[in-house]
Amino acid sequence: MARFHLNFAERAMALNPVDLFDVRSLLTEEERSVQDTVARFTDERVLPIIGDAFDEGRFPRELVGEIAEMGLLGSSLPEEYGCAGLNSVSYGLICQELERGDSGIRSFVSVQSSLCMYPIFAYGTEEQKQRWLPDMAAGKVIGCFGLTEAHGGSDPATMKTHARRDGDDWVLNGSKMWITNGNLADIAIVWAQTDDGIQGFVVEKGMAGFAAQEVKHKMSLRASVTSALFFDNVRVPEANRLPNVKGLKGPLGCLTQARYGITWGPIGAAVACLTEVLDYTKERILFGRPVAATQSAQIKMADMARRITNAQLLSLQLGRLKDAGTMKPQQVSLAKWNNCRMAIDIARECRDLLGGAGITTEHAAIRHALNMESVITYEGTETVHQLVIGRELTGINAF
Ligand code: TGC
Ligand code: FAD
Repeated sequence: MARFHLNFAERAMALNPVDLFDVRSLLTEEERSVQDTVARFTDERVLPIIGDAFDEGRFPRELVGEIAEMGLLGSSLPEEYGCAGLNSVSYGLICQELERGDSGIRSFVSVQSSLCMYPIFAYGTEEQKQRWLPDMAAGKVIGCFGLTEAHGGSDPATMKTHARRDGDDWVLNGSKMWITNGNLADIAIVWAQTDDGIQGFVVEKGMAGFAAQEVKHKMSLRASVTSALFFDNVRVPEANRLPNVKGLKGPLGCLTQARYGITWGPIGAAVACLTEVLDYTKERILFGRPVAATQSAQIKMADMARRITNAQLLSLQLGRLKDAGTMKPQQVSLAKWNNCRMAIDIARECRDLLGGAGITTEHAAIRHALNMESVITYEGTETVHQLVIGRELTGINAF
């Protein structure tokens, strides 16, 4: 007779199926505590509502207060600005556990933390930091980040949005596309061409000539707000210009922070999918045995576990390099490419193992698969990151 299950003694030696190399043992006590706190939040507050929110195309804004209370907004920034002062590995674990719930929730935190609070912290004056960071950490002020334009997001150096100095103000004209949090945001970090190169401005909701329009009909990141931003002679005071950076390295420096977090997030999405199919395939009986007892299903799931393990070790080492101050943007590119590819492939394969049941949001796989279509595209497409690595290897710029 077929032997479907190992006996008890053999199971006692079993590994954690979504942490085969006990990567968690490489974390400090504080990092584990951060992971546990966010994991509990995802289990108790995100998972019960996220399928419906995705169906409805609704960002669950009611979670923002709790996210802020846990210290997840700008978590790596110093306590003097109301932030948690955590290390980069902890930030990564926050992204991983949130994306185990949904990429939309992780996106909200990435944008607020890495793309809005970080540039104010890194490129702003002390006055600007005091003015915005504590309220952003508390979730009272929500930010968005406007870099991409409709004519070609991969090549932001060609942006058309521009700002012209006029007395004590700057006059901003142009538009941005695909902006996460756009319609939610109280402030937008907007990158514009000036006579002195690309510069960043904090544009406030309500400034005359500034408008946001939500993108509808999305099949991906449905539990996240995505918008177009329009600037029609918006007068932005000099006090809202971020003075400490000029040139494309300003926005690209923010992307390095956000992409770092994004290397961790897809691990969470893949873990959610694998966990789900491990349970499902043990229960699903076909041809007289559980699907999990077939060689092809086992090979698929073993391969998922292999790829998740690789990604976990890659992101953890990246985080250790970041905390040591030696992380290079090219290393972030390789990990963003690898981990997004890993998660989108796993989510699609899990959807397949669920059969017809896999096409509804009753199960998580299709939601994660659809979300990953955005995650593999934003913050630099897979091709962009491959070309960054190609350039690193060959010394030849193929963009
Ligand atoms: P290049 O002209 O050579 O460099 C310009 C300057 O920037 C520096 N630099 C970086 N600095 C920090 N981090 C990086 N990753 C950097 N990459 C370059 C560089 O050293 C140089 O500095 P300097 O002092 O010499 O002036 O530019 P490049 O050839 O390296 O860039 C080309 C390319 C294609 C890699 C770049 O344009 C790119 O990354 N394109 C993709 C654009 C992108 O990712 N957009 C994302 C928009 S935001 C978003 O998607 C948010 S989604 C968030 C969510 O919901 O979670
Ligand atoms: P394009 O740049 O037009 O690329 C089209 C195709 O060409 C891609 O397959 C690309 O890989 C390929 N390609 C590009 N260059 C080359 C090359 N040299 N050789 C070969 N192929 C190439 N942007 C923001 O600024 N802020 C945000 O908050 C934000 N949030 C987003 C949220 C969502 C849900 C999405 C989908 C996007 C978001 N973006 C945001 C925009 C995102 O960063 C861009 O979509 C992304 O950078 C790609 O730009 P694009 O869409 O214009 O595609």
